[in-house]
Amino acid sequence: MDKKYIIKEIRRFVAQNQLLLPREDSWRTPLVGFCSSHDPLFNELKKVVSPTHSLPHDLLSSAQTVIAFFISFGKSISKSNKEGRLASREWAELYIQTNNLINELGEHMKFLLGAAGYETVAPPATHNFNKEQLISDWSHRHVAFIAGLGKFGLNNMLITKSGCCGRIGSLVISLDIPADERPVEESCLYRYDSSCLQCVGKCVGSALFPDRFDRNNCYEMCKENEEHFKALGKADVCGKCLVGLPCSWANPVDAIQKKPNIAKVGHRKDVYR
Ligand code: B12
Ligand code: SF4
Ligand code: SF4
Repeated sequence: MDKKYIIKEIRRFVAQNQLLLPREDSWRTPLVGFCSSHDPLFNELKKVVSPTHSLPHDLLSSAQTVIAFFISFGKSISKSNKEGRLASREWAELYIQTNNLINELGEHMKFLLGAAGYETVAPPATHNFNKEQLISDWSHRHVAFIAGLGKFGLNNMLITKSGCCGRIGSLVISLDIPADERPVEESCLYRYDSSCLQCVGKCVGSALFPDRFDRNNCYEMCKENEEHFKALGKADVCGKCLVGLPCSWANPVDAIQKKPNIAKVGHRKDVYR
């Protein structure tokens, strides 16, 4: 079992589950990234996220590798969420479906790797956070950053090659797989050249500003949608600051640079901040 096999299997699982949904374009091809569970950046998460943030070895003592994957949403789903104060029904439904998909994919990979003699821990897609602090002890997007899937946007999202409209999952496994390289260049236009700021203008919950993010206000907005869509299940969503933007479906900095932006891990001292 190697990197190629794992990427293929994750993509196959998502494509197969896509067939079970009424909409043909719910999910695009997932991106998959790998990093060593011994990567020193994991220790930094105790400072950047929270002192109680887990290390891969806290989740799995035999950990060797962490896999992160980004399941991007189809364009019609993102478009459906552009208008209005409340989230679209499509956005709310796909949130629930994607959380289920991430959890099922975790179980599937656990089974496959287990059959080959390896251990896997698959943290849930979400709702593994402290309801007071609104912080999780396993932040998928920071893990995905370490695994080279993208860089953070002003809207807080991890902006990948396929943009930021989508959801992230991660797995800790005992199989040793070579790490991927991390991008060096920013992927948010504001962080690249102080332009854009479009996500700030989209916020419907008085939560996102050029210089700060009010996670409590954001959660209030998500809970308003949860109440509105309660017949669907738990849909504490919003996502207005993700849609109709230059970073929704692609890395906009890549698009303007039109040149490869990959360098060796550790090439820049400030790669983490
Ligand atoms: C708690 C939580 C929330 C809370 C608080 C969110 C927040 N930003 O604080 C609430 C309920 C409000 C929320 C809202 C949303 N969430 Co939420 N949420 C989570 C959860 C469970 C944990 C996040 C966490 O603990 N973060 C820790 C805090 C401290 O960090 P942070 O919020 O990520 O913010 C950091 C970055 O901005 C970072 N940063 C900024 N610039 C840079 C630069 C560098 C170099 C680095 C290292 C860091 C960095 O610094 C901040 C502090 O570290 C994760 C699932 C998980 N377990 O990972 C999903 C998750 C983050 N949410 C997600 C989404 C999509 C949303 C919503 C759009 C709702 C929706 N689905 O419609 C909104 C977006 C709000 C926003 N603009 O940030 C996705 C993000 C996908 C992506 N592309 O990044 C996640 C990863 C769920 C998933 N499985 O995909 N969420
Ligand atoms: S909308 Fe613009 S400023 Fe906001 S995250 Fe995307 S690229 Fe950055
Ligand atoms: S998810 Fe909604 S409330 Fe939260 S920052 Fe984005 S637009 Fe604002």
